[in-house]
Amino acid sequence: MLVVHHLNDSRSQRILWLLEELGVAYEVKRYQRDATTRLAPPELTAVHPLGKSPVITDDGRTVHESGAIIDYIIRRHAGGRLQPDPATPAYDDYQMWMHYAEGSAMLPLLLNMYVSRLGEAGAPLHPRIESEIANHLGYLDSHLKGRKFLVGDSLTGADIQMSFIPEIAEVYGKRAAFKNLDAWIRGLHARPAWKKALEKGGPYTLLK
Ligand SMILES: N[C@@H](CCC(=O)N[C@@H](CS)C(=O)NCC(=O)O)C(=O)O
Repeated sequence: MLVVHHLNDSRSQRILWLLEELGVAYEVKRYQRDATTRLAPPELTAVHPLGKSPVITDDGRTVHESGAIIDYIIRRHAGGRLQPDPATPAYDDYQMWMHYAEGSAMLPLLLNMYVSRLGEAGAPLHPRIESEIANHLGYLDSHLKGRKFLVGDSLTGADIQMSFIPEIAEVYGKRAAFKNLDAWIRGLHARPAWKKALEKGGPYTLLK
């Protein structure tokens, strides 16, 4: 049985959502962030030395890194669903979004989170961080104009992988200005599988 090692309020919410979309049987093993540090508990290092979530175990394998996990689950368990045909240009776009999420779009949002903790000492860095957040959210927003999904006209793993970006942006009050982005994530959050994943994963306080 596929096991999702799920940390509360984390990127592993999207793995639960993917599995619910696919209707694949799985087990959730829950881990709680430390109330003060917000770090994962040390037990996660028994699953993988990085001690991060998401991480899954399946068929004797351990897979970490959310994009790789989504790709693994779709290749092995989706029977061709939730990704474009690899022979088409749409698949190239799909791969681009899959890598872009953690490779580029998350970086200024993470910098914002860490640099904000420096208080005044971080002030010189904020203009650049803000402009990069606006750059990435703006790019995404213009791509989503007139679209319900990132690639083609149905849900793919790319929507699932990218969904964490507007969720984190909203935590810092940076989503509302990007109307297409806001409409896209609200449409995704309205899906029955997304709601079911919330029940499986427990409270997700990143949700606004
Ligand atoms: N790029 C990785 C990031 C993994 C990651 O940093 N996960 C966070 C939760 S969203 C985590 O485990 N944080 C707890 C910690 O670092 O102790 C992925 O997409 O899977």
